[in-house]
Amino acid sequence: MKKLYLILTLLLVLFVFSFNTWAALIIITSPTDDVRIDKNEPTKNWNSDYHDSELLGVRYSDGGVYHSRSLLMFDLSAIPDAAIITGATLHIYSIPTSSAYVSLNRMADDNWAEGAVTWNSYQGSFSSAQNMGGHTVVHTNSDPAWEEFSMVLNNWSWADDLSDNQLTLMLGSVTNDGAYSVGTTFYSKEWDAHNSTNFRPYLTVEYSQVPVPAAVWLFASGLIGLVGLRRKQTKD
Ligand SMILES: [Ca+2]
Ligand SMILES: [Ca+2]
Repeated sequence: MKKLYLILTLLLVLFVFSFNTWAALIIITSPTDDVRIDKNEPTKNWNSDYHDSELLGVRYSDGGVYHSRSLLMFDLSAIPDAAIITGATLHIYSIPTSSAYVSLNRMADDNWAEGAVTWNSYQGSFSSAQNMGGHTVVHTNSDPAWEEFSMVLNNWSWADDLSDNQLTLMLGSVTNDGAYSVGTTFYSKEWDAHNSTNFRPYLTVEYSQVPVPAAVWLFASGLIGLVGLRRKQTKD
């Protein structure tokens, strides 16, 4: 019987190790949609103009509330629906700006497209923003660089996004978190398309996969088989 327990323990260890090896890192290379929206021009779609579409950004007014914000949509279909997200970072290239704290929000509403959305058409969804943390952008005119926004995972309803395969992020706070008239600018995916340089925003996601029923059944049937074999050996 001792041998059986040993084998069972070994199998369990192997199972746990195989579970750990399912952890994966994925790079989602580009948003499917990205666009700025601006309260000062609430009916303008900023993706429709060739040059306006190249830049994303945030800008404060009215005592620290961002009146210019940016939406980014990522396709998460490469990540299994049952995955557990263990890390996620938005990488976005910052260009000449003053230093500013920029909030990152996860939005429940994916029902927008870069070629049509405006401040007015999306403002009804601002109240559903989940704050995912933020980052102080410090780079100056002479020092453009990649900025990394590490997401606060507790605030991410990722099961919803893995099921609908669309993650909408919004740069820019829906509350007051900065100084008056400060802002910053980022390259959009159109900058990359127009200028042939690799500055397009991207997302990195680390995840592990929960055991799928098939694997559990395989494991269970293996155990049953072993017990059967053990009994047979005992009889023999
Ligand atoms: Ca765009
Ligand atoms: Ca979603």
